[in-house]
Formats: sequence, structure tokens, C-alpha cells
Amino acid sequence: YVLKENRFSYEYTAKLVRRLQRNQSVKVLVADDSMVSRKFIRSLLEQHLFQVIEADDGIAALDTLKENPDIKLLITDYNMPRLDGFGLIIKVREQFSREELAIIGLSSDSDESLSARFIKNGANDFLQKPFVHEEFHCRVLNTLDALDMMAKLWEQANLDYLTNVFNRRYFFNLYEEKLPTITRNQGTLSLGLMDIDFFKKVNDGYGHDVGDEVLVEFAKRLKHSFSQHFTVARFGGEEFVVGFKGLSVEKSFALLDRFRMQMESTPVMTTKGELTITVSIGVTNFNHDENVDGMLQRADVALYEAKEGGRNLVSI
Ligand code: GH3
Ligand code: MG
Ligand code: MG
Ligand code: MG
Repeated sequence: YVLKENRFSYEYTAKLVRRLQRNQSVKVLVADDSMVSRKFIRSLLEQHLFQVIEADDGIAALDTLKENPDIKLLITDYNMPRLDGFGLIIKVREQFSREELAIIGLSSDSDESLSARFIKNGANDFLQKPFVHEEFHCRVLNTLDALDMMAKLWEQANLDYLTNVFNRRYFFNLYEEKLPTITRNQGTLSLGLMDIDFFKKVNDGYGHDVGDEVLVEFAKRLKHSFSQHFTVARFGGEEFVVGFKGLSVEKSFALLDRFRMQMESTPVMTTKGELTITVSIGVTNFNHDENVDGMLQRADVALYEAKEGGRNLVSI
């Protein structure tokens, strides 16, 4: 394949290898009522090492998606019994965005408007049957490359580069979205705003790189302690926040105080040796009908009190 393309450059081969490595973890669902067509598409996909799952109509495809929500690509025929390709993708798009799950429509129908209709209904791309193998592969790989690119962009927009926890932007977007629902449902929410104590001394005494190592380890411990159930974000500098959806301020106080004690008692290992790092935390609950800023202002006042009270404290 590479030789035929006459592009035997290191970069080209490296790209092919990267794609093949990626493809091995990509599940592709093929929905088509023709077994011959399904087997043919399967063989093309397997040449590129994809994991292939088959469904023989739209309803079977929906069931398969429910069982395998990690499917990344759906290749669907148009004419199928029970539920056709359009019906299928309209249903699929109620649940999965174009960024989460790519769809390529297929049809041997001669209707020229089909490709536009497929794309308007939520497909990422369309292929007319019969197709040459090369076109099939190009479209599948381009579609998945675009998905990877979108995921990368999402990460760059929403994750903190140094510590890999969520960033301030993500936190604000999430809570602006969440607060009205929480208010409507009379739910509870509390929040811990934290700031590492005397962090400047780490930078001044050991260098900025060691400061970074401390931030990375601090974020890792926060993630380990909280991110399975709660939202952990870096607000900037040495300031972090944890959002406790469903927890009262008393419960989150207890969890945060345990974290504070763990920080105090477990030194952080850095390239310049072990450093004892402590943290001050302000906790507050969510008052119904307020916005994110209101809640953060109260958390900030509580954090200030923890600092004034001597640091290494959690304050409500
Ligand atoms: P306090 O106990 O009052 O919080 O004291 P502090 O020294 O932690 O106070 P301050 O907030 O003034 O210091 C924060 C320092 O964090 C200042 C800044 O240079 C440093 N900083 C901010 N972002 C980064 C970063 O990404 N890496 C490193 N190494 N340092 C950072
Ligand atoms: Mg068909
Ligand atoms: Mg600070
Ligand atoms: Mg600080």
C-alpha cells in the first residue's frame, strides 16, 4: 500500500503506524441488512485493524449502541427493514453528538439527494455504493482523524496544561449550566476553594520547576481523592477548586479536612527532596438562585479566614 502510493517517507510511514495503533482501539458498528455488504465492509475495516460489530437493521444497531456506548464510528446503509438509515441516525443524534460518534451513510440508491439528506440528518460523511476500496478507507480515516482533532481541541480548551485537571473555563461553563437545574430540583451543592500555603517559598527556595512538580503532585492527589465523584479544577496559580454536587457543606468540610491532613502528613517527593506542603481551604454551600460568582465570593472569604487563622485550615 505504501509502495503503491510511492510515498515511502518516514513521516508518512509514521502516520500510518500511528493510525493503525489508534484503529485497534476503535469500535466500528456496521448497520446493513445485506449480509454480503456487511461482510465486505467488515473485511475492509479489518484490513485497517478496526474492531467491527455488525447489525442487520436500524433497531439492532440502536440496541448494539446501547450495549457499546464506546463505539466511535457508525457506518449505516439507507434502505433497511424496521428502521432505515435516516431513522437510525436521527435517533442516534439524540444521544451522541458529531464529536462523540461519527456516522458515515451508505447507499446503492441512485437518488442524488441522498448524500445531502444523510448529512443534514447528522451524518459526518456519505459514500455511494459501489465504491472503490481506496475511497472507503480515505473517508473512514479522515472522519476519525477529524474526531481525534476535535477531542484534542476540546482537551486544550478544557484541561489545565500543567496538571491535567479541568481548567477554570470548564468549571464555569459546567456550573453555569448546572446551577439552574440544581435550583429547580432543590438539590444540594457545595464547593471547596483551596490555595497552597506559602507556595512562593517553594518557588523562591527550590526553583520554579520544583514549584511545578508540587503543583502536579498536588493535583494528582486531589484527583485521586475526589475526581471519581466530584469536579476538580485548577483555577490558576496554586489555586484549585472542588465542586461537590449532592453534598452538604458539612459533608464536604469533612472530606476536605481529611485531604488537608493527608497533605500535611505526606510530604511531596520532588527532585530537590521531600517537601511538606500544606493547604488552606474555604468551603461554602450553594444558595438557591445565586450564580457561580456569588458562591465563589463566599468561598473566597472563607479561604481568607483560613489563611488569617494561621493556614493549614479548612474554614466555612
Ligand atoms: P499564601 O499562603 O498566602 O497563599 O502564600 P503564597 O506564597 O502561596 O501566596 P501567593 O498566592 O502570593 O503565591 C503564589 C505564587 O504561585 C506566585 C506565583 O509566582 C506562583 N505560581 C503561579 N502559577 C505558577 C505555576 O504554574 N508554576 C509555579 N511554579 N509557580 C506558579
Ligand atoms: Mg439495505
Ligand atoms: Mg494564591
Ligand atoms: Mg498560596
